Amino acid sequence: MRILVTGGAGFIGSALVRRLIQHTDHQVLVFDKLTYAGVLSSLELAAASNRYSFVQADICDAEAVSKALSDFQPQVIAHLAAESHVDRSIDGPGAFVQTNLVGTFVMLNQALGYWRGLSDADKAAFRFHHISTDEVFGSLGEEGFFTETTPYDPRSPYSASKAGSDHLVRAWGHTYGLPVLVTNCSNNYGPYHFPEKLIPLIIIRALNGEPLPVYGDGSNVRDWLFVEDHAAALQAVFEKGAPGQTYNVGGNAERRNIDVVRTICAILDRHRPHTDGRSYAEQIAFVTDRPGHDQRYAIDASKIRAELGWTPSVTFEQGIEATVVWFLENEAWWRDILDQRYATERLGHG
Ligand code: NAD
Ligand code: TDX
Repeated sequence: MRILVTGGAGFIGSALVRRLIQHTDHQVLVFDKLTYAGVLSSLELAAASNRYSFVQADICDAEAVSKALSDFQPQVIAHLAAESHVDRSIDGPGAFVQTNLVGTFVMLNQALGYWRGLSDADKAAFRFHHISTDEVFGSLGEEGFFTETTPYDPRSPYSASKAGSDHLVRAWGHTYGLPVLVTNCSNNYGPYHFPEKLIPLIIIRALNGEPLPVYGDGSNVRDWLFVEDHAAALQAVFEKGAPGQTYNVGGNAERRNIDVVRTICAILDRHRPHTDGRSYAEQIAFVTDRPGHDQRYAIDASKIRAELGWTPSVTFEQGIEATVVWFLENEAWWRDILDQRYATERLGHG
């Protein structure tokens, strides 16, 4: 198949592209603006293949999207391009409305025009797969899980823009018959994670001997999904999912933030012990909470397991160990980002 991946130079997009190039015969076109979050070195393992190509362009640019579609003739659009960081959405929501809402509208409109020109068989086989987040469902208390039918209740500029984009995608499916798929997943982590997010930020700041900022009292809970398991889920959905359907994807690995940070510290204590015997946990610093901080997310992933046979392949303990080791072994990848793009300073004060 020919698969156009928007946001393919990002954290999850690049994991999907590496998987498709390394483990399938599919052809892949990455369509990416290369914002601060687009990192071409994350695609080195795929870029050598003659089944891989790349276009640098903005999803808000209708002409560029239209040209990519008519040149590449995709059977699948995997739409991951987005502004993705909650803290940045607090400081500057405009880019989130532009890329996540307007950009998704442009993608849908161009995809519809392209789809209408296909043969009946190609029309039936085509999929527009929109990758979204569990944050659209709001915040949970101590109990319960998000299912595919949980009402939307987004609470940050980021999650509101993603919720709006999900509604646009479903409207294009319902009104125009475009074969759409939506996935809503929990917090991803793993190799090539951009250093603004909690897990890479903690690993990197720990190694740099800096304070490890935990927002509020560290009791907020996230449900962690290893990014390579997520890439496998995305492939299962666009290959086998029924058009019009939504699938929740989660790692079945709820952890309090403070426990995640302590786990990372313990792994570093084993792999890169401080020479004076101190634990990395001594660097933990509780800081002012994120404005509007959602308390808990947790995904019920039983639908994708029952209907498509997907389950996570690693536990959180296995995935976090592999992730810390990856950051230890790939310092050049994140040092470049620290030098040129983002040096792990606090974002999202409101
Ligand atoms: P990321 O920030 O790492 O990457 C985003 C990519 O999109 C970058 O390569 C960037 O250059 C590109 N991009 C941004 N604006 C663009 C534009 N206007 N035109 C073209 N390209 C543009 O994001 P990620 O963490 O890989 O997330 C991918 C998708 O998954 C997003 O839609 C996000 O909302 C969703 N998601 C992420 C998580 C997570 O834990 N990271 C969880 C749930 C859902
Ligand atoms: O320095 C920090 N200290 C801290 O305590 C940072 C950066 C975060 N946190 C907390 C806030 C959250 O409770 O850690 C948790 C995780 O924070 P992020 O890594 O910023 O992720 P989150 O806000 O949960 O959103 C992520 O998961 C859902 C992704 O960034 C989104 O794109 C995705 O939709």
